Amino acid sequence: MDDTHILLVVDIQNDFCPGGSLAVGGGDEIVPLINSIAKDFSHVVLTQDWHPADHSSFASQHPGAAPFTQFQMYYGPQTLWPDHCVMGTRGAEFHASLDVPNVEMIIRKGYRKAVDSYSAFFENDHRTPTGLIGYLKERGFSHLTIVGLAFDYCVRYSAEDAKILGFDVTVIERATRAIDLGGTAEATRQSFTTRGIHLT
Ligand code: VGL
Ligand code: ZN
Repeated sequence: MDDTHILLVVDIQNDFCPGGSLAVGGGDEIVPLINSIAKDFSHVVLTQDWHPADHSSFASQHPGAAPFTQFQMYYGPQTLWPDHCVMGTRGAEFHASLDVPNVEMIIRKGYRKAVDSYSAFFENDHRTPTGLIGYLKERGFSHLTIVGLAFDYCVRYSAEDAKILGFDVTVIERATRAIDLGGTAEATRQSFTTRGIHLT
């Protein structure tokens, strides 16, 4: 791919793979495919979910609250998760088989205790930027291909923000896996179709 195309590899971390604390079914199966897709790109950005141990998206921080339920945060409803991707832990490390050359930047997200971050562009308040927009625009990238975990959370919100920001966006579905809480995978496919995000 040329210098207008960049690959965004979302959250290929141990905690999202089988054996991890927020394991996505088959999360590790996509790693060889991502490795091979990445060989076609001269430019790659990785994201890394990176939470303090007392992060507000963890059910453990809300007495009586169970993981996978909704909680009202100051910025709106937020799904509560099992503790995962705590900064500096093994669970937050990239999967050992991830073998991607040409990584220019790693965007860490979710490191502010009070706000979660699914999108690689904005935190879940939809206002606090990660800096990725400036990076991509300044470097002249116009086409973004997205792979990784999870299809219906971090991949979804990254793709939607990228499209709103004017990028041409492609998600390679077979190089993703979904958490699928109550139909979120199908809702993601429909949203992509409606918004003109290419799903291959
Ligand atoms: C993710 C839930 C919580 C993701 C991150 O990478 O999709 N999902 N944190
Ligand atoms: Zn997270």
